Amino acid sequence: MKDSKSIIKLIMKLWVVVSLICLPIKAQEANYDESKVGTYTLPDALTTLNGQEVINKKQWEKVRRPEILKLFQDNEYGIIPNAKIKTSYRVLEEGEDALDGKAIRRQVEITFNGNGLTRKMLVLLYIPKGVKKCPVFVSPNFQGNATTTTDPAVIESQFSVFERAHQTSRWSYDRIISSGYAVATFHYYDVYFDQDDKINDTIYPLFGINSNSDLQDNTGKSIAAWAWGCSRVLDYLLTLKYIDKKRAIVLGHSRLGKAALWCGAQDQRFAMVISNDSGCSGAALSRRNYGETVAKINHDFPWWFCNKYQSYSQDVSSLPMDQHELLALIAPRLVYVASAQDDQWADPRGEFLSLQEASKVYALYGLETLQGSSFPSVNEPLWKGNCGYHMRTGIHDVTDYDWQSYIEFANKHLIP
Ligand code: GTR
Repeated sequence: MKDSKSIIKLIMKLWVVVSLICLPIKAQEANYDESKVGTYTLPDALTTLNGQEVINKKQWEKVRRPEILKLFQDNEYGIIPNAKIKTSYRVLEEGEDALDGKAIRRQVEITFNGNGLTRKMLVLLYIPKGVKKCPVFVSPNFQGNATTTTDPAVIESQFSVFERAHQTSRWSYDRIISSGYAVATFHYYDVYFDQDDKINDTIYPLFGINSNSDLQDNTGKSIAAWAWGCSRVLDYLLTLKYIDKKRAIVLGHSRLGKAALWCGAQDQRFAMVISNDSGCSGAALSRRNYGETVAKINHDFPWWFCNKYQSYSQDVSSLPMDQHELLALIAPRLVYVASAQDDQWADPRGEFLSLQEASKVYALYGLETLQGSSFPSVNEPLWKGNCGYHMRTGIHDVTDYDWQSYIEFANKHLIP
């Protein structure tokens, strides 16, 4: 039994290593020449489907926002069926002296029951000590809760195949806690294995979806599931007296950045949404032929988006929406898009242009926009109104620089 578990762990590790080796190979095939990006016309976030111009926030909220939300549901991320499931919470462990005595640690198992089945999610939560009500980051992790910290009391996530403390560099817990923020994380595999043909092991069977053949054109897959997971963590957090309901932040990196954006677009309980290097089908404009494209992402990751998205692979101009409208769905809440200079695969300029275009919607709320701003220099964050952007030096990653910028931006807006 133990042997078979180690073999499974080895196969999964090999799979991760092979995907990482393949990334630069794929990246070489992409266009990185700005002169070959092509010309494109973006759908106007402020024109309704029947051609009416949106000139105030009432029209935006009543007509255009729901239209755009539905376009993303039906054509890209898909929906999660609306079936009732039962949720319960169990505190597995609590420590009063975590992170050098600065934080309380709480580990909570969330159990979902539906369709005669059970799924479990393990949440690791750190709360700054002595703070009455604090803002909170909700951010899924790639390798398992115990890989995010050297804290020996952290329980290993059920599907983690990595050693403890393997990815601590991405988690600036000390900075987060010292700044007065709580942070909650969970292993994304708890919700959906990041592999094809794994639907049966995900949350979808709770809703009666057991295999690819049960999928409608607009049924969500992994990105929708990871987004769903972030909202379920927030459900729990909002039951705690020391978490401030009005100051929850969802943050994701890369594919989880796409999920964080989709989560924040739908779940308006999040006051701030952060995309860290989310790239194609995240913050970056799909119509720009630069770095990863819709065709490539659909080919390489058919389990991320709904089936309908495949139909746009050969002609992105036929997409009825583009990614700036995903960012616009976050308005008037805080949105932060971060890129990395050596992560051209994610198209930093396309991420910035997308945010700039989205910021037009913020003007309906009397907020400053990014119109007229030029693409900022590296390591020079550009913050206007409720929109933040930076491109830092370095590779596709989450670094302390990123956390520091998010916290400073959040402090400016969320801390009285
Ligand atoms: C890449 C993928 C990107 C990005 C990245 C990641 O292979 O092409 O869209 O999401 O993975 O999640 O690290």
